Amino acid sequence: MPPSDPVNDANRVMAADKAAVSRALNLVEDKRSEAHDRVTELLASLKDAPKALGGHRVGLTGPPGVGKSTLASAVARAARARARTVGVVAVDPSSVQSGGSLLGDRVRMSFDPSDEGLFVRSLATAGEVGGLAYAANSAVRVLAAAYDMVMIETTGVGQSEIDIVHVADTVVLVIQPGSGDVLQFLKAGIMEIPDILVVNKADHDELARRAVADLRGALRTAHAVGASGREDGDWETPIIATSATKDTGIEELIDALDAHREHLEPTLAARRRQGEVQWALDLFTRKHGEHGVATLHGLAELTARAERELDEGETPLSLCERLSREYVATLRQTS
Ligand SMILES: Nc1nc2c(ncn2[C@@H]2O[C@H](COP(=O)(O)OP(=O)(O)OP(=O)(O)O)[C@@H](O)[C@H]2O)c(=O)[nH]1
Ligand SMILES: [Mg+2]
Repeated sequence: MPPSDPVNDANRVMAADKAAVSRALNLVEDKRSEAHDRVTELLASLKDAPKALGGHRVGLTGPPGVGKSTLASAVARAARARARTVGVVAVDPSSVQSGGSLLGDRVRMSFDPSDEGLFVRSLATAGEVGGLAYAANSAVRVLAAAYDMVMIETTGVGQSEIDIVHVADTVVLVIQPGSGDVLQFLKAGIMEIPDILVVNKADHDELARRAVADLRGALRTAHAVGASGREDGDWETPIIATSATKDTGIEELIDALDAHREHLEPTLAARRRQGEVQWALDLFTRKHGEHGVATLHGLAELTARAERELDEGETPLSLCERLSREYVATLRQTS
């Protein structure tokens, strides 16, 4: 591992230096504890990056093969045309099985490699939900310090995938015509209602119209059975038909993303803070279990403390580390 220079690394990430951003994401993938420490340091230096405060973090989730990556690529192109810089990361749990980071494998995206305002890559993870959440959260924070718009892609329709994209301000669920199982999940209220719904592969008008109508019906049923999203009810989930390959519906999708970002503005800081508290406590609980939580005076106390210390400038990773040290010290005292 090359020697670390955290301040310089952070400055280069904030300047959207692609090589520096790429190195930072290599660190996020690296399982060694030395790398982990460096990620903690780096994220602390990026915490107040000017880009991060104003930007937009978008999560794309949905069943395999519906066109999430192709869509991300189309949205990125259109956002670049609107003079915004864009970072895209696909978190890929399967890539570990085939041995490490498969650059671009799950991110079948076409993009201009000479464009300094566009960064794309896929991220290999430990293949378990905890590793996925760590990678997703860290990667998004790195990219958010560098680019106006960050997209994070994860495959699947379970609550864990949706939890992962909660690192985003806006959650977009992507399906394709005929994704009946997703409709059933939504209707049954098993699945959280996303902020935006996209029917991709809407290449044929008739099919697309039917799919959108089906989805609208499913959403009505979902609301009737009491399913909810992260919103308090004053946001109506738009349903947008797109063709990522024919480039239709993309401008409409960006407009919907902008509308949601604007809608969030008054509560965005609180929403992001809540995500950070959750992330810190998840990490801690995964490491030390219920015993760790109990030893540090229970979940309510830990949550209040996390809120306070994050306000005082701690980051989720540094907070988790501090809590771990305290827990271990307490164990030593009592043994
Ligand atoms: N006809 C049509 N095909 C599309 C569209 N969008 C994507 N595809 C095709 O669908 C296939 C899968 O696209 P991806 O973008 O890799 O899908 P994904 O959801 O990212 O897939 P995973 O990451 O593997 O879950 C590719 O062959 C794309 O060319 C579309 O709008 N219309
Ligand atoms: Mg993909």
